[in-house]
Amino acid sequence: MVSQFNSFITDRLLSGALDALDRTGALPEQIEVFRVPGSFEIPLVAKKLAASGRFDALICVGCVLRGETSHYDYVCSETARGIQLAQLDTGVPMAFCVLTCDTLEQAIERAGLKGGNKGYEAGLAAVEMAALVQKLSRSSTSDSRRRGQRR
Ligand code: INI
Repeated sequence: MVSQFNSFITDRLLSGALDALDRTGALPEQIEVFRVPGSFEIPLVAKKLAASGRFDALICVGCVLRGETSHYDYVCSETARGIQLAQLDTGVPMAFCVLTCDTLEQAIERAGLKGGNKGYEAGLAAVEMAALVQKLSRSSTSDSRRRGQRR
């Protein structure tokens, strides 16, 4: 899902993530994009989407820019904490693509077309984690079948 706050940046991160999914063989019909108002809203929606059982992995895209007050710190820490809790609670991998930058320039550098794009990295991480979690689930299912046969 994608935060609409700082959409100038988050749209670029989304493009990077979609590019990574395309290059790793994901089909367009396997991908859905959900938009939330700001990064703070990502964890709740991520948890609900994961609980639906419809997704192998989620990519959480946001951009928090430091302002003059401590608001930034709360949004950053609660967003990161919420996403981590949501993936641990549900077992569905969630790639963390929430930029936390002091300046817009820093965010632009990380959402680049030519240079690095953290969305692209997050897309690859989501695919890798989806495959790993599926592999682990399959091996634990076959382990318990083997144990059942021995009894
Ligand atoms: N949300 C962001 O995603 N990035 C920001 O930089 C930001 N700032 O600076 O305030 C931000 N705030 C909104 C927040 O995520 C919630 O949407 C809002 O507090 C309503 O719950």
